[in-house]
Amino acid sequence: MALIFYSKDDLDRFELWSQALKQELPDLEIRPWDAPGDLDEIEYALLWKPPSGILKKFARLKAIFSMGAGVDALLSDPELPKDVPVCRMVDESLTQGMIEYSVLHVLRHHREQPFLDELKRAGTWDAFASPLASERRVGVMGLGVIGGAVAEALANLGFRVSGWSRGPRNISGVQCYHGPNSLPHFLEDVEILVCLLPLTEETESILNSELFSQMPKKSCLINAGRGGQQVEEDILDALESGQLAYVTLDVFQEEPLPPDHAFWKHPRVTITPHNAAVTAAQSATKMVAENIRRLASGKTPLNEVNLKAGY
Ligand code: NDP
Ligand code: OXD
Repeated sequence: MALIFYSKDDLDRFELWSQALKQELPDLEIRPWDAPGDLDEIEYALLWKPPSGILKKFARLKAIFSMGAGVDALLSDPELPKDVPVCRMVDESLTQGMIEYSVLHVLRHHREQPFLDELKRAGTWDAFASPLASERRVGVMGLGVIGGAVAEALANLGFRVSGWSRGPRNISGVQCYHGPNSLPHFLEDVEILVCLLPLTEETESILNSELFSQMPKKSCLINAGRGGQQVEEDILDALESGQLAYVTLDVFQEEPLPPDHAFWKHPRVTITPHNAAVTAAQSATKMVAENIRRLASGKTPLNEVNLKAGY
């Protein structure tokens, strides 16, 4: 029983993941990408952002495990082995990390901290009263494992929270909308929009001028979903026109963000380097191990991706 590991991300160290997996499954052989051994012995693949075509050489794969919650890079592979279950990552490190990131940046926009920073740079003392959370509408796009937990955390802080998903959801304290027809109603009073959607055919370029124009003027955007969801020219235009007041982005169409990109120097754009949440090997390997055990005993794995829906 062998598992092949692939990640070019410095944050995903092979030693860390293999040690953690070994604790769970001592009999599992964990092989790094550059030393796969006999390819027919590889039954499992654990990957992050693999280039297209790299999995087709493993003829006996039983499951493909994503190290991240988002599987867009994996599913964009036209040669992804067929009839092999793909499982996305669901782990407390990702959920808690995304709650912390979203709460931090929602509060920052809610309390107009970027504007206060501008005042400080200008040496200006200008006291103003901020509304309370109960007077602020926050909208969360995507109400899955992460978006649902974020919406709940924001509601617990007292915000007026709405959420939008593909199918119906019911979350305490959150006004839930679903489907494309309800998008305008969801957006109409959202002052701070948090995007936590997966990247699929339906969500690609969804954060565009038309969507921004359905929100109140001077609203704020936080995107920690995927860069492919945002039309970056439209974000710059909306900042210029005042439709958007401030923007916080963790994800970009091209990553790392190119050095000459206008976002770097824009005074009303906060950039984080796609580290809103990082999968922790120690906890995340528990789900991978559980799935290997389940597959070995003929059960369906947890958190299997719906290949048709793309997430
Ligand atoms: P889930 O699959 O649990 O949830 C996805 C949510 O998006 C669901 O509520 C789903 O609706 C909704 N959704 C999907 N397609 C549409 C659509 N067309 N219209 C409306 N709603 C839609 O995913 P997670 O919550 O675990 O993760 C979400 C994403 O967050 C990941 O795919 C990844 O891109 C991103 N992420 C980013 C990180 C970072 O560091 N920046 C870290 C971790 C994740 P429904 O409930 O009806 O299925
Ligand atoms: C993820 C991510 O999808 O870190 O998990 O982006």
